[in-house]
Parts: sequence; C-alpha cells; structure tokens
Amino acid sequence: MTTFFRDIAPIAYEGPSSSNPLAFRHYNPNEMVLGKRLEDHLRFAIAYWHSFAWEGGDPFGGQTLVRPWHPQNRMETAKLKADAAFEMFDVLGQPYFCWHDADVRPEGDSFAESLRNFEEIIEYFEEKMASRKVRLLWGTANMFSHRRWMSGASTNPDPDVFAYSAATVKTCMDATHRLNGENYVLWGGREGYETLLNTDMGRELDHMGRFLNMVVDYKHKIGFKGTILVEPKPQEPSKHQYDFDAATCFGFLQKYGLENEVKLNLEQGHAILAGHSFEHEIATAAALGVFGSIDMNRNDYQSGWDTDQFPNNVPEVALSYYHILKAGGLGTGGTNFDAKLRRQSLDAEDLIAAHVGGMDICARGLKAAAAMLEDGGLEAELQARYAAWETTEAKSMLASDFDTIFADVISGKINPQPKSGRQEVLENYVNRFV
Ligand code: XLS
Ligand code: NI
Ligand code: NI
Repeated sequence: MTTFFRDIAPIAYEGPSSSNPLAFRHYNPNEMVLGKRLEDHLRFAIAYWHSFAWEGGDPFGGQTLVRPWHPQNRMETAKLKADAAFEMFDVLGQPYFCWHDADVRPEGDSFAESLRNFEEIIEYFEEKMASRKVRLLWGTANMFSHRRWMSGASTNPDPDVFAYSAATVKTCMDATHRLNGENYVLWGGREGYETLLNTDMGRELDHMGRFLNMVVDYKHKIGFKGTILVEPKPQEPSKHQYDFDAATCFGFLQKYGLENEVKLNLEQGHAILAGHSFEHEIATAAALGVFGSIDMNRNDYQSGWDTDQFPNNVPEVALSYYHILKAGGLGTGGTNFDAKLRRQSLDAEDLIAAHVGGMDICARGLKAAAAMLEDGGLEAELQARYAAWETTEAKSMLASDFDTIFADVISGKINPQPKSGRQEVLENYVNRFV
C-alpha cells in the first residue's frame, strides 16, 4: 500500500442530487441503457502517462507535482508508481487502463536493460491484474520523448532509428498481448516534419506504410486478437504530422493496403486542432469503416494547443456518443481519459475528482445520446431530408449518365425547389436532451 490515496474510499454512485465531490452523480455502471450496462457502453480507461508519469511541467516551468514515486528513474519507484496506479483503479472502479512503455518503466542504459525493466513491470502488472477486474485497453510505445526520436521513428532519415522503432514496437506488442490487451495503438508523435528543406516526404510516407504493415504482420504472427489503432493528430509536436485527421489516415491506410486491418483511435482535442468537431471525426471514421476507439479530453478553446483537460461539456460529448452509438458502439475500443490535471492541482483528491467528473460527463452525454436515438427525432429528420433518393426516378437517375440526365433537365421535367435545412429546429431538438 502507498500512502497516496489513503483517505479516499472507493467512489460510489449517489445520484444527481448528491453534492459529494467524490461520488458519481450520473455514472452508475450497472444502469441499463439501450439494453446494455453503462460500464459496457463507455468502457472507461485511465491513461498511465497523464495520471502517474506527468510531473506538472509546462513550456515555462518544470515539476509542480510531488509524488511518493518520484524520481521515476528507478525500478523501486516504478513499482511504487504501479502500486499507486492500481490503488486508484480500485478507487474509481473503471474497467481499463492504458500505457506507453516509457510511462511504466525507467529507461535503461541500453535497449536490453530498458526491456528487462519493462518486462519486470509487465509481470508486476500481471500479478496485480490477476486479483482485480481491471484490464488493459491498449498499450503503445513512446517513440517521441527521447532525443533518439527527434527526427521521427519509422519516418526517420536514419535506418538505424527505423530498426530501433521496430524492435521497440515488437516489445510493446508482446507486452500488450501478454496482458490480454484489447487493442494496440500507434500515435506518431514525431512522424511528421518541420521543414521540407530537409525532408523527403514521399520516402518517409513509404517507410511509415511499410512499418505499419510490419505491425500487422507481427500481430498475426503472435496471434494477437486485439485491434491495431492509429491515432490522428494534426500538429504538435511536428508542424506537419502525417496522421493529420481521420480522412488523411484513411487515405494512408488505403494506399498501403491496410484499411481492413487498422482502425482509428480518435481524440477530442486532436479533432479540434484539425479544425473539425469530434463528432465529425467519429462520423468520418464510421462512414469509412475505420472507427475504433476514443481518447476523451478537451482543449482550452482560447489558447489553441493540446491542453489535454478533462471533458466538461455535455452537449459536445453527447453528440460524440450519438455518432458512436449510431456506428454500433465502441467495439473493442473504449473511452480513454487522455487528460491531465492542471499543474496547480496538486492533491490526490484532484486526480480522483478529475476522473469522477470526466466519467459523469461522459455518462450524461451517452444517456442523452441514447435518449435521442430512442426518440428517433434526428433519424426521422434525416430520412425525410433524403427521402427523394428512395424513389425509383432518383435511383434510375443515379444509374444513368450525363446525357440522359441532361434530357430530363432541358425538357423542364426537372426543376429543383430549395427546402429548409432546419438547422435551428434541430439544434433546439438536441437541446431538449442535453
Ligand atoms: C498525444 C497523444 C498520446 C497518444 C498515445 O497527443 O494523444 O497521448 O494518445 O501516444
Ligand atoms: Ni493527445
Ligand atoms: Ni491520445
């Protein structure tokens, strides 16, 4: 036992009228929504990096958070950090967690030493997981923090770094497989560029495509049944990230023959950075058949960078889950809180309250989304708007050609009459549910 969370009891559902900051007011894991438990809809995960590895630094100052598991460069403290992490999982009762290799183990002096450290921690996790319900949603490799990745991982101009990246991902996939992870994620933090003056973009994209094919081959070779996920992000840290958004990623997957093997892990804040709404990214991925999982957070809407705050906007979250439910739900994916405290939020209670609030917001959002689906108002409006496409005339027009269509238009048989798009009516409709 660490002493970090000592006074905090497991969080209970107390209902909307509760004023206890450490109780769920909307997230009741056993509540049935559309015939399924809320916990099984939302599939919450805690991100090891933000909650346990991040020390509170920002571009202007270093560490503000002081934890019993600091400094993080020793095996002893890595185990203490794992103890605290699992204690928090016991407090929150969420079903999943996620990690990068670099969050959980100290870096060694060689690849082999880093791997020994990593494997020891994975074994430690395995022991802890044996007596708990918490499972691994996904593992991933941090190939962006250490200086060796500064010019990219699989897209590095140096083939030795491609090799180091391949060996690193192999070890992270092995560890994910060993812990029965349900997905494996690749976020290309340094897969992009700062200037074309020193970058051969076509070659880098080919290397990234080859690398992802190796990931998929390895998945099949070891019999990993989870989903391989790529996480789009448009900028930060590279000025031009190759995995810009859902549509860009789909084009990339298709070019390298991976659209049936790889899906997307979409993040709220990344969607906004790309100039989209989160529901746009979800609907795009769903329409293209590559929706996988979500990283839930929010950015500060004034500062314009990836602030990774906890979500707090029910109407936004509701529309996101609406499109997720329409797409058939999260599947092997989940709702991973890729979110961190503000650097002044020093206490264990802050960390718990942040997740309690995030889980409640998501629960409210999902319930509102389910209510809209059950009511069917938006679907009915959509059907009405596209109803003319169901007529035999429209269907045969679609199967004809320009000359046939031209004949109908020039004869005056076709003469379009504009109809209202009813946006305000629809916005008012949504407002009844959120
Ligand atoms: C960074 C990304 C990262 C991925 C995992 O912006 O969101 O946290 O989710 O590497
Ligand atoms: Ni992010
Ligand atoms: Ni993320």
